[in-house]
Amino acid sequence: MSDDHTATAPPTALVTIAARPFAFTFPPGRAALVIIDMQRDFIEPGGFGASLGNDVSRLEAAVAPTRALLDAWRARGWPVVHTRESHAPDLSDCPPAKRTRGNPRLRIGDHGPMGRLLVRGEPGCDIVPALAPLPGEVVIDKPGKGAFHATPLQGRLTAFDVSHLVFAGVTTEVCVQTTMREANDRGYDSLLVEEATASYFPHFKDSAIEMIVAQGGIVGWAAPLAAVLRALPEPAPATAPPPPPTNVAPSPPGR
Ligand code: C5J
Repeated sequence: MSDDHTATAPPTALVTIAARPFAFTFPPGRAALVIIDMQRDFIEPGGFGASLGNDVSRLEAAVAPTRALLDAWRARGWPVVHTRESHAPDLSDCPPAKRTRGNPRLRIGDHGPMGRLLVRGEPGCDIVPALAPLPGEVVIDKPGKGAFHATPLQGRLTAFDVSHLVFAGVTTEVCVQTTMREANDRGYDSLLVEEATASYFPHFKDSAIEMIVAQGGIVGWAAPLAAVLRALPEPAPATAPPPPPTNVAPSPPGR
């Protein structure tokens, strides 16, 4: 056995995901999973998405693949960020242009079956139960479509020391793509997981993915869920709890 305690640890292999337009690589633990706006208000009937006239059932398909990613990140202890598109109850962070645009059935802040639309603390603003954040996971409330705008996201990512972002969430062409573009301008390499994102307009999802990967990955990368899961290293085995103390009967005195 060597007594040389100065030997350096072997370099950790990069995670390499078969992606478009080419392989997406990152050092293990240095990619945060960013889950965009998987809220009841977008995914369930009676929320904000439905108030705009959308068929919300289209978004449900992204929930199970996102859960598979979430389980994979949690099992490895890698950073997870959830976002919610949401506003203060007095709507002071909701620009009038955002609230008054168009002719929806209900507007942001109006009362619907799941409470006030896109207002923090209301049931509809919650993340769907299958993807509910665990204590310790970062939750970013964002008043805009991009998750960096008017939020502490940049600081939280810096604290995690991540260089890469893996994206899931809804909707592909609105909040997901906007946030990937913001991340790109801030120097992050970003990958979108294809089954873990959805749009009310399937052709917009397809187009958004094409826009992201075009021109040599002008915004980032895209990959199927299976390619991501296949590329991840085995999670570290859970450390065994210490054995319970054994009750040894004391020896009788004098022996
Ligand atoms: C939209 C979002 N579509 N999370 N928000 O208004 O994409």
